Amino acid sequence: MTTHTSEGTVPWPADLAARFRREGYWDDRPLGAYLLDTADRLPDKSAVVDGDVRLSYAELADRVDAAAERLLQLGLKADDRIMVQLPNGWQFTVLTLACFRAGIIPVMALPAHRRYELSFLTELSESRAIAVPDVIKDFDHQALAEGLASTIPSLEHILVSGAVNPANTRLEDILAPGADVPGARARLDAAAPAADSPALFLLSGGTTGLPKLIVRTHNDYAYNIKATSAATAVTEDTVYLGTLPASHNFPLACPGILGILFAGGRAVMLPSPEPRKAFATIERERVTLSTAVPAVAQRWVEYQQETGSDQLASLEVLQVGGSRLPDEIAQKVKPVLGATLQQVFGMAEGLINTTRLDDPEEVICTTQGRPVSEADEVRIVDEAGEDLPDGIPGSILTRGPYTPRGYYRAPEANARAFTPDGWYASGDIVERRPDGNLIVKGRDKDMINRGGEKISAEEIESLIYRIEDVTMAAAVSMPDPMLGERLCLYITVKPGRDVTLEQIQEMLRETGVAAFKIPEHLVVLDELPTTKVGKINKKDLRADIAERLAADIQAH
Ligand code: OOB
Repeated sequence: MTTHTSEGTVPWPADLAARFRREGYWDDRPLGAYLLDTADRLPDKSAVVDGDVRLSYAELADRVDAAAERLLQLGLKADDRIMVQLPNGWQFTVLTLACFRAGIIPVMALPAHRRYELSFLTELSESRAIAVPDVIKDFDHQALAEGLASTIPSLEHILVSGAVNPANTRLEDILAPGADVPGARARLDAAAPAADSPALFLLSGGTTGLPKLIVRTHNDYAYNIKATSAATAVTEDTVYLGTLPASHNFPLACPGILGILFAGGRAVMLPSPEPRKAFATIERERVTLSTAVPAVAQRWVEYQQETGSDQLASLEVLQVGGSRLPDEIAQKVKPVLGATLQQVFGMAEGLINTTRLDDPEEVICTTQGRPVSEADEVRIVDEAGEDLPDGIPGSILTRGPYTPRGYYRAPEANARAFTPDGWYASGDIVERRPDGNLIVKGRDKDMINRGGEKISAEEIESLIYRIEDVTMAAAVSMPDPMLGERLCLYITVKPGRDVTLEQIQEMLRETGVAAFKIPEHLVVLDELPTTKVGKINKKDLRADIAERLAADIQAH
């Protein structure tokens, strides 16, 4: 069998890899080993909580190793890929760790993804298995997985959490305690994956037409977890509430669920950040740390102001990131929620910046922090690629021991997003202050950040061009008080034709596009403004929609 993963990945140069090892950034241990350390040290301590399900470290490690063995018994091998689309729950955690132990690579899909995204990702990763829930909010994930398997030859195994159809595998059977697979640990230890091999594939927020996969190795991800755990002061006493989709880098590993489990704390999983349930869970489990996108932080602040409850007494730190947190909301976090705010400006591609817990209020409330590692390199450059002085906004470039050098099997995207000497250009416009803290000022990438959910304009536009009557299409962000941005679509149509927002929405739903990517506003123009070189002028369109919205508000 050929291995496809190494073929599509871009490794760090050998001299740098040697340096990262020598200087202690890379431990050369597979991710699964960190969990076993904790389990040996604190077997009886509570590790994972999901509603009424509570797993101690010993129970977690037992299930993880048993699950790893059962995945191998199913016929999966090290280096095979498995699509993982599961809600936040103990199943996600056990399965992910089992994959790490067996060297099987989870592809971290989002719960909101639908046929369009999942089929693309399954094919690109040549996944041999997929793990899904049965039905969530009337959506039949099992039927979707069956549809994928009928058209994608690599996809042989469907693992379903909940009510499983006879032809599929019950996920809970795979994840059961391991009395029937004695000796699993020793066998898995003997066949442990190499620490510089791929551990998981994360999804890129996406600026090009199609989503991209980011290969994270055991070494680099372990260091990502270690460095963010230090910045957030994670200890055995940390109780973490994960409500954002666990497959996203932020709640997964910054420090997230994995950081907490590697340190011996307790990870509490909840499928939604809805404040009533989240607050009750924080109170019940004495949660000390949680993670939110700005819109969720704002909802929590408002809910707390309305109810004035004392449910948050244990909450020490709230991390907020994924999109720009307005300073006004930042200022309310400590006084209203009683928790220290930690701003996090991160990316699945690597670099994580955070404010530190003991920073002055001014830093915490008005900046997005600084890199978590002294080995992170950051440059702020102008359009010609020249370094800019502090205080002048420019494009951010980064390299470091947990920032990979390229996307999976994507030479064209790599040529655009990475410089020849390995700097990743995230497309964010950032200003560096003299104290080293970064402020995110904007973006020069063609992406809409809908409350932390990333939408590639190009991806949506290419779908819109499938509509016969559409002659030009441009997806742009429009300001939104809650989410920061929403997707607004500008189009021109053939003479005498009419295309409505409802038709567009219906078409995208039928195509199986994730709901968060579906345009929420449509403007039909006779022609779209263009730049001097003839490209659609999106700056003008963003100004136009902002004006229209402001006029609307005045009219009401
Ligand atoms: C996180 O990761 P992704 O991969 O979903 O998105 C990365 C992009 C960044 O390039 C930036 O455009 C935006 O999301 N972003 C922020 C931000 N945090 C992320 N923009 C402004 N302010 C912030 N605080 O979003 C992510 C990954 C790990 C930790 C935290 C966030």
